[in-house]
Amino acid sequence: MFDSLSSKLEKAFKTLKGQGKISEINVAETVKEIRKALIDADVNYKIAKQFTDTIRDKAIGQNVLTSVSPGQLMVKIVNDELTELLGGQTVDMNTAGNPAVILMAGLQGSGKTTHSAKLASYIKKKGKTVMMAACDVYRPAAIEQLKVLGAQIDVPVFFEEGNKSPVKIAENALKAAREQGISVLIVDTAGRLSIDEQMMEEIGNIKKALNPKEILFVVDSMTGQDAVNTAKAFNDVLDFSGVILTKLDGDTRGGAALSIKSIVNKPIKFVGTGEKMEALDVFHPDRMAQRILGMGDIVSLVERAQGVFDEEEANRIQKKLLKDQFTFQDFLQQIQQIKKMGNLKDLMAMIPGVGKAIKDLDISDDAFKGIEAIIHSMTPQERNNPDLINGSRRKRIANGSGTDIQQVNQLLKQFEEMRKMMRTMSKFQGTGRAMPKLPFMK
Ligand SMILES: Nc1nc2c(ncn2[C@@H]2O[C@H](COP(=O)(O)OP(=O)(O)OP(=O)(O)O)[C@@H](O)[C@H]2O)c(=O)[nH]1
Ligand SMILES: [Mg+2]
Repeated sequence: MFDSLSSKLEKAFKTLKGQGKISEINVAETVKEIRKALIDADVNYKIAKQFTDTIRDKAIGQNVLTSVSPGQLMVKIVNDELTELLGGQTVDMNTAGNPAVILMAGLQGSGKTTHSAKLASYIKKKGKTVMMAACDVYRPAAIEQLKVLGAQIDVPVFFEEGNKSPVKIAENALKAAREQGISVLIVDTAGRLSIDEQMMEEIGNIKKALNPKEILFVVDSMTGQDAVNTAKAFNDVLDFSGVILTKLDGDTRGGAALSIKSIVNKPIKFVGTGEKMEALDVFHPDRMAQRILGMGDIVSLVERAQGVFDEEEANRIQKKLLKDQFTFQDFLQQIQQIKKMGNLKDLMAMIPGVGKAIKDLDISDDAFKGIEAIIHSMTPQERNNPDLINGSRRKRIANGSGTDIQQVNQLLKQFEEMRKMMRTMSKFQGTGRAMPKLPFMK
């Protein structure tokens, strides 16, 4: 995410590294680099200029501070200003109402339908009842798409197959949701290739009919500055309450994320980072700024883990580990939960310092494939008692999983080492003695 922007900013700070103090000359140089980085990221020129002017003034104004190095001071100033540029505060979604209505709007293919479902799943996890309404009557498969997603996350979908009026469908959905005591109704609407009057009128009418508390403008972050023009047009008609920035998992430069708040003065509330239902994050300007500056985002990583792992399961696993009863079956379940957290490279990039290091590495989600195949080829008895797995069984497992015997041996060895380590740890638990040297410590 924003890799190129991150590395260009890092380069800009380098100008100041090793400098004893901030001067107008070295600040000017750094600021020029920052401005270039932003423009390369497809940030509007005016916004980039205003941003860097502020940075320059602050840097020179804070010259008196001698306790930190110029490089660190600059990173701090840029971090603060980036946070502001991204919106400053985290803004919550409004789900009050009877039911609360969330209207999704945006261009074709921006991710409205996918994010209707992600949002539904997110709200459902918070313990509220949700319904989705299929108001895209134009694209032939649109209703079916929402129904499939609804089934996947177990959320009801309101639709009227023959009805060609999105406004009527929306009204009927609201009625149905109210009758059924649903707390949140998410209304998925049709997109167009570009802004057109008829479309704007239609979505405007849906707004009038439903009076939604939350209107979310869904925008593909790959579109950069163009996204901002679209946002403006939608905002003029809808006065929307927030933005969902989608496809941040792609090769986005960051322009849309960094420009939107300045142009429409509406907060980004969520970001989409993949096609899976779990790939939705609440947007926190401060954390995003830190991420852009290569400081990682460990808080979001933990939150993602909390969303996927349930506590009971974690306790069960921990007990099993300590009692030396951890099996390949448990291992398989753990892998499956990690995979639910999202794209592996994205996850690793959230760890401070790791993003930069793995930037050019090809880390695919297939990383677990071999391991999973091997475990799948084991019988239930073997999974529960790896000691059973002798030479001939290893051969069978290798054949069955399309791997070779070395890979099977390696996995068994790693698994055994992990168990050994756990045994040692549990022995020392509560004895007050220092931890012994573990096998992987050199
Ligand atoms: N990688 C990635 N793909 C996404 C994301 N959000 C949506 N997509 C994909 O983008 C495509 C379009 O998404 P939709 O949700 O159908 O978009 P839409 O705005 O409803 O499209 P229309 O209804 O045709 O206007 C689908 O293939 C989605 O799987 C995301 O955050 N990351
Ligand atoms: Mg759609």
